Amino acid sequence: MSATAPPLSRDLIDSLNAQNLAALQDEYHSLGRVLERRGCAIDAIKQRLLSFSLAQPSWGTGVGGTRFARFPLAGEPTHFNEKLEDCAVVQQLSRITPRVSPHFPWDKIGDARAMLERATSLGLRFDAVNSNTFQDAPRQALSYRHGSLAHTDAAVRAQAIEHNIECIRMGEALGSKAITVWIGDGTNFPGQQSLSSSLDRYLESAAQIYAALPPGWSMLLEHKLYEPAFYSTVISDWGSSMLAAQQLGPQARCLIDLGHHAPNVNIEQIVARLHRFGKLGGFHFNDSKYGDDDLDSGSINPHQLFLVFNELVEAELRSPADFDPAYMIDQSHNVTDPIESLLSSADAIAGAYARALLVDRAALTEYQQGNDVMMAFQTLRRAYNVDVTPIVAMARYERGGAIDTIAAYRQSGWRPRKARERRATSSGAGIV
Ligand code: RM4
Ligand code: MN
Ligand code: MN
Repeated sequence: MSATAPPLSRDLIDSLNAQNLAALQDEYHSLGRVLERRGCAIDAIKQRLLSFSLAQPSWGTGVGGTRFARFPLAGEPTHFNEKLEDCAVVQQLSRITPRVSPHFPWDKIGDARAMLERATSLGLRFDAVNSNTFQDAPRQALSYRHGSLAHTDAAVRAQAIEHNIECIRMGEALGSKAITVWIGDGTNFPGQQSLSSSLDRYLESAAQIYAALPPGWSMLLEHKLYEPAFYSTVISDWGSSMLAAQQLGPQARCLIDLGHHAPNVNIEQIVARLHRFGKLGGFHFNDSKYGDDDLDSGSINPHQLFLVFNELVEAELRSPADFDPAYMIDQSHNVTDPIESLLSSADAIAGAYARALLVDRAALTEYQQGNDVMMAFQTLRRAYNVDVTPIVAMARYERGGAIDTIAAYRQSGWRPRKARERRATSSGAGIV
């Protein structure tokens, strides 16, 4: 196996960091004094960030689109190996995104060994594998037009189950430990299908995939309210997802994609519920204003992201032994350079975590216990109001990343270089 060779010049990152370090240290120490007065050690928060990591979606490196159009970006990846290269750039600068989540068959480039070697040579590992039965693959025998795991035809269900099992086998070879199953199954018209029978069929199919899980693996069930189905969706919400996960067994858990809920749903409460019943499997981070918008994490509702992490910090304190959610970014970058969006999102997520760690838990519990509503709220607000940029940047710097990731990325000239090297992509409608 070849030696690890990250894509960007180390000297460039080092020289830019040298320019930014004095200011960062000054800001870090100044924030340290503020937090010390509150009885909180900044180094302890930074330490927690040093062991925090996120997965990147291979599909997030390409420019997305809407059902109307896709506007290609010169130099965007055209092949799995190029997607990996871009993930390696994100990882080299952010140092918080060391794993890539592949999507099959999109990322199928032959044998898993070649994929693994390529990733290892770039300093990356693999996270959960994702199956895809929400569209028809080229040369596929039967169509998913009317569903996959919940299809009325047993032969279509068998094909979808087979594909999921093949994903698990690929994942084993790649060193993954989980399969994420999101299906588009559902209906557009009342009466189109039996709401009960379609769930039964899903449960039966899911059980066959579950039976193929290697020991130590998780099956992450991802719910989504609507789209592509607009009247009913088989696994539409956390309730359906949790009932399915409970029926399947201990290796099945629920995955929360932040964009997959009705507007204004209290997602942080869902986090608490799922954890309470041992079914909190993981997250797809993104942000939204209207639906499954897949916007950059923290760009629309950073407060919600903070409240989600507030529940996560509390969940870990309650039961540290069985706390192990999988964190991943799942976004569609339509009008930005995807590398910049991934860098900015990784930063926003780490920042939300840092803020949640700043919450004075003892005081919060006391105020909650005494029904001091205003002070309980102020305890959260106080942590949320802290600008944690210096902690996040210092942790990144200590891990070998860039202090200012987007500036370093722009200075590296990566995209213009790739625009010369990579072939052009088309403007066909992208993934919604
Ligand atoms: C879905 C869902 C899945 C992702 C696909 C591409 O809306 O979020 O996680 O695999 O999009
Ligand atoms: Mn998702
Ligand atoms: Mn989605």
